[in-house]
Amino acid sequence: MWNRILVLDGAMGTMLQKLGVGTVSTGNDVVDAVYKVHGMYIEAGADIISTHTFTANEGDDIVERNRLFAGVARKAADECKTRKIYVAGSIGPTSKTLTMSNASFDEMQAAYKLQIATLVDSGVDFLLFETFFDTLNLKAALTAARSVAPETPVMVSATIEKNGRLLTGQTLEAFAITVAPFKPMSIGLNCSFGASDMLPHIKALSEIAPFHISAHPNAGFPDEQGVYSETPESMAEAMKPFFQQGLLNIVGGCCGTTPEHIALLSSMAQAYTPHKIPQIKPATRLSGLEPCNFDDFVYVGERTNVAGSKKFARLIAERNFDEALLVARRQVEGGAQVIDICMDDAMLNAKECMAEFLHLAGSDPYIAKVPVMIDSSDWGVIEEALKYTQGKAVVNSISLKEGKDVFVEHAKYIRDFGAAVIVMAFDEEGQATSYARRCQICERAYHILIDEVGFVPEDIIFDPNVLTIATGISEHNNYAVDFINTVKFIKENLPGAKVSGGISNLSFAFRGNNVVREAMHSVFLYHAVNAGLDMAIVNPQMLQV
Ligand code: THG
Repeated sequence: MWNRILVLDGAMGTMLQKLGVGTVSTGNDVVDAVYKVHGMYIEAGADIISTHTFTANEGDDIVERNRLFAGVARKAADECKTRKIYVAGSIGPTSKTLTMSNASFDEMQAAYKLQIATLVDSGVDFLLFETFFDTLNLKAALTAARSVAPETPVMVSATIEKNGRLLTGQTLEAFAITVAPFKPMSIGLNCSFGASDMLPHIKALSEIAPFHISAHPNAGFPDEQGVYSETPESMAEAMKPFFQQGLLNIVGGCCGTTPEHIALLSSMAQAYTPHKIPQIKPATRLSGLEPCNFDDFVYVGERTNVAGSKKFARLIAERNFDEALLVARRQVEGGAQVIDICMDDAMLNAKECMAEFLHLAGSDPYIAKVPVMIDSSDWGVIEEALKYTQGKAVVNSISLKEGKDVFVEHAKYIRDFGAAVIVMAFDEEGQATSYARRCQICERAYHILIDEVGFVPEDIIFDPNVLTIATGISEHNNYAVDFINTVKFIKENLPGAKVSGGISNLSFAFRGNNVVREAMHSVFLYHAVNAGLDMAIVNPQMLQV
């Protein structure tokens, strides 16, 4: 299938207008016209036709519309006897944006589940998530697909602004990092500002994303009469470099394109070789609006934690979110590449506070550029928080404390959400304090996550417990050295996994004496980083390098 460039169809709306029918009804005239347009695109050379269901994920006739138009496309595809025609169930972003408005993730996900289940039940071959401009909406759709149609291949296509970012401000690289755990069949761009503007972005995507690449741009811009600026010939000319540079596995058209546009693209698709998926070394990657690639040691800001900062706790208790957001912004300014957010406090509704804070932080471009570390020991809070993260987040944390079954269940949920995870060295017997138990628990968790949950090692981050030293209790004397040796063990024996720690725990015995605490943290970090520590939860403003 992938030894040549596949051709996706062009616009449905433009063609329906030409045939004199509206785009929203399900009447017989519309059904006949949609069927006719599918036939025209197949005749023009399309290998994949997309169902007329782009907006069929809102309202109370979701099942009816998806069943009807998936059936129409299936029929048109199956009537072609000369070659195999695939049907892609077209799924749009809806009229809402989860990141920038107060829409509900659960409601959106439920609508997507209904749409996807109906499309798949009605015989589509793939799902085509197109024109997405908010990756949180896309996550609602991708998690829905995972739960109701895990076997159906997914094509993911975003639309970008002139600055090369999604409307929410997310860069394409961050977008690709967020989507990668869902293992789409293809990733690409559609709509946007036409072919020429799309070229550098498709090129960039083709170099960083280990998936097939798709592009189906608009036929330029519509004028006042709604006539698009690109003729079939000029669009074909604008698409030529995509083919010449070997960037494409799937090509088609979006708004304003017609069977004539697709016919020209189809003849070019036959003349050029498809994009070869790049070999990309597995690596730990997180994202907010921007990527976090773990090229260097990663600092995680600790101050947005009600249990770790009296000030932050007070601001949240007073519901002073504006100033609480300043604490987050200051962390990023101070060098935090990820921010740890914790609302665990018996006096707070942690779930609500987490949701509210993440929602506000998610639309503050200065904070939202970095990935979120969701810090809670309450599973309900973690589940809720994941619904507010546009990028690829990391859950802090899970452990074997409540036994293997709960551990596996939680890990699966996190995996299905496309997040990374911190695993604490805890088991049924409690917290690991000795070197031997720290190693043994991490090793056991590693094998469960990889063999039974299907985690990739790069999405596993171990935290072998930074414990408080110099407390006066002699059993505590070796805690720091044991941590450092465990880091070494993990790096040597659990390939791909990363190691993290909460550094400020080390010096709790010296609360109030920041000079001593800073010195302890610096010495500890020096040795831990040499042993292979990859990241740490710290107060970035209080670090002596
Ligand atoms: N591992 C993982 N997650 C963690 C920890 C860990 N999350 C929480 C904690 N440990 C890391 N975060 C902090 C945050 C603050 C402090 C310590 C650890 C701290 N706070 C000052 C104090 O208590 O003295 C606060 C002073 C103030 O109120 O301003 O030291 O280990 N995975």
